[in-house]
Amino acid sequence: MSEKILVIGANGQIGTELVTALRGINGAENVIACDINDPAYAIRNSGPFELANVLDKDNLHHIFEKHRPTQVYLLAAILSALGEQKPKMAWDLNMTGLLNVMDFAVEFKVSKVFWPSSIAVFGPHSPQHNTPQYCVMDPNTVYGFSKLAGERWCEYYFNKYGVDVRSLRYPGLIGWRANPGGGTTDYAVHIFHEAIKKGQYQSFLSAQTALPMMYMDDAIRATIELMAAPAEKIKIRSSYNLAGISFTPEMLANEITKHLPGFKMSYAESDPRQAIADSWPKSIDDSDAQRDWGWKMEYDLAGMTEDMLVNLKKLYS
Ligand code: AKB
Repeated sequence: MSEKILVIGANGQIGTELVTALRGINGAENVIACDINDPAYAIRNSGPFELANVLDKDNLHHIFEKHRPTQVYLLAAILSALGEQKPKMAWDLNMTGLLNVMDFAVEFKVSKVFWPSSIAVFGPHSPQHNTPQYCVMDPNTVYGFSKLAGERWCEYYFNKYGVDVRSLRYPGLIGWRANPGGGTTDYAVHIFHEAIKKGQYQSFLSAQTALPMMYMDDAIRATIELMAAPAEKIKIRSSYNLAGISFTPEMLANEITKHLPGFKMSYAESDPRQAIADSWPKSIDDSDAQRDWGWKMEYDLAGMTEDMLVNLKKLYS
């Protein structure tokens, strides 16, 4: 039987790339993109699309009834920086959206659900280097504690209702096909666009702020590999650590300068996102993902930088 895949939050940074990848694997007609906003041209013209707000339970129910998805990817969320400006809205979307989808996963016997978590589940008292899968977790952003609570709900629905839910704690994601919105790690995407367009960039994070990041190609492959793994290999039903590449704004600027020698980087005096970044890990231990379902990252800082610049130069030329 072929899969019917519903991707909710399809217009976002991850959704744009995931829908394209899933349509390539499963056939465009079997991947239904769904978002609260009208889709970008590429998504609308390559397969089915439904307009829906994940908080509108009646309409969402109608979409589940109409398409009877075998797999659901729930990507709709408010990220860390925007979440601090709209805390109640972030909690509502990130939590109620998840519970709505989980309830329909049970009702419609969806065979697999993917839900993204984040390195934001860690907090100032978590170990900062090589942060393990299990440790003290005291996130202090609404986004972070909504993701931590969501992880507990995922494990709960697996244990109580048998929902085959799978999740990754994504690091900051860097890709050229779609822009991020409202995150603390967004600088690592904006820098590439500004480097090409203007030859300079002002980072809102300080030069030495190390954070775990990942190239989008690796993140999409991790997601697809996790979802394809046999259920018995998935030992963690909350969310898997995913390490990526750890680097600072200064390290990224130096790497970009190797390709664009005149590139100038400066740093903002102060920015509310700095405190969020300072509360997150500098590097992550993802040995559980490696052991359980064979995860292996491909892109390092040099490989990611080169690929970003090659593709963005084409886009802007
Ligand atoms: C953010 O910066 O909020 C996100 C994340 C790390 O989850 N990119």
